Amino acid sequence: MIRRRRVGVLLVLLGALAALVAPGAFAHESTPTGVQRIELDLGARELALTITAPPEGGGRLPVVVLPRGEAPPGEVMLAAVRPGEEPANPVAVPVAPVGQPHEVALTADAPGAWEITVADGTTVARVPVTVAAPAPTPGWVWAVRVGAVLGVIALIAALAQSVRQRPRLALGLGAAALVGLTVAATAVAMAPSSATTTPEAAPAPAPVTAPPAGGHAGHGGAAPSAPAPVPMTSGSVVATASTTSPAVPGAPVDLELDLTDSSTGAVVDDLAIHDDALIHLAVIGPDQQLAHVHPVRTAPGHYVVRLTPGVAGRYGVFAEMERAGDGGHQVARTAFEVPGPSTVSVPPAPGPGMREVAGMQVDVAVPEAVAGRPTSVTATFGQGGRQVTDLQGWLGMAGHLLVLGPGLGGAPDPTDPASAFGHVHDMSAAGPAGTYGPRITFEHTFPRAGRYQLWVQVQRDWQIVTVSVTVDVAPAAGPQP
Ligand SMILES: [Cu+2]
Repeated sequence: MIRRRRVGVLLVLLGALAALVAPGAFAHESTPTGVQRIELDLGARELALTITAPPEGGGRLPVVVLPRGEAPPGEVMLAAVRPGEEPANPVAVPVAPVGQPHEVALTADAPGAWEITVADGTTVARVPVTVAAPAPTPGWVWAVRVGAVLGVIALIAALAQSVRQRPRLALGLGAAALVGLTVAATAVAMAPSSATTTPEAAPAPAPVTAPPAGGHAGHGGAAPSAPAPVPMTSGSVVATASTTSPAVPGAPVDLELDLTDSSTGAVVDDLAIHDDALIHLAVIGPDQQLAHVHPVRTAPGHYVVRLTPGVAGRYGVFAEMERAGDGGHQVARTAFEVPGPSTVSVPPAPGPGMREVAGMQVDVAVPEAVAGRPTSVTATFGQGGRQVTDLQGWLGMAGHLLVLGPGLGGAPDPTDPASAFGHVHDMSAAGPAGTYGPRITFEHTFPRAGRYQLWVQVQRDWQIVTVSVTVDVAPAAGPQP
């Protein structure tokens, strides 16, 4: 009878011990795998890379290259190198036809900073990747293990029949068991609660970890409604845009972006991938044409993207990015010039209603656009009397809405800092086939009354379809300043 009770007590204690030790063991063994997508507009090509982070300590670095847009045939060369190094033994990857993914396995065989280079013969894009160092077993894990083992041994010994007959020894062993188990329990209690997600244990394919979940809806928001020529808040990024050669209307030209920190003047090279890109760049011309592109990083703080400006004049540039750490989402505004006589006098894009875009009939509805109030913008896509339901997600979203507000002159002006800029997403879930449509909906609050230029963007057949809309926003009811 007594023996059975003793065994029962022993089992309960062992169970409690197992429960104590288990979390520590699992915490150390968990090694989440990071998979990250990044869009690259490299020369004339649009590529989507899917990068799987190598294991802790380094190893195989698989990369899937998916050509989009109107990719010219040919190949790009991929390699994994230390920062700034020239790619040695690059792997050739075909980049046609569009929609056809190709996987290559690169190797990053040691911890630390790496770059995936993607070269098209003219430009070498460098995507930063960090290989995590193997996480050392934390001291508290050792405390749990040693304390628990000693405690169990002492406990079993204390309960043994032969020892029971020597009360002093039993008492001593019992005390040792108590000490061992207390050490283990204390170590577990004092262990970092985030043990399963310590930065060292989570290899990140990019310089920083994944973007914060749920931070997509309506980012960008509105620019300050008061004119602010140069936003100089601490830690903000200053972008400078220039073309590698004088831009000519109708001809492709490379736009270069240099990023510096407004407070230190230092080169900014800590951008995190957010919404599948390091920088989401909106370039808006005097003809109100939008290019939403993803420049490639070619050197620290230096980015390049190819554009074909349609007309001469001054172009507004909006660079959306997130800095690592608590830098947050920010939009740096700049501009560049396409020399030549400015002969543009474009009529504004049509207002809400039906229009034909890329072979589709698009019905845009913006009911009751009032300043300061959430407004829904809906685009419904059809073709030949049928609903279009094969829209592809782009940058992880069903659709994008870019918004440019009125400048001081009353019309949307991409080079006027008074023009609010916004970038909104349709976050709806995909249909059963993984596609979207026919309805793409956004919620946006127009900061003030006036004329806005909107661009709704979706992807179909690997091509981006842009629907331009002019919206007049009414003043809010009540006295206006
Ligand atoms: Cu983008």
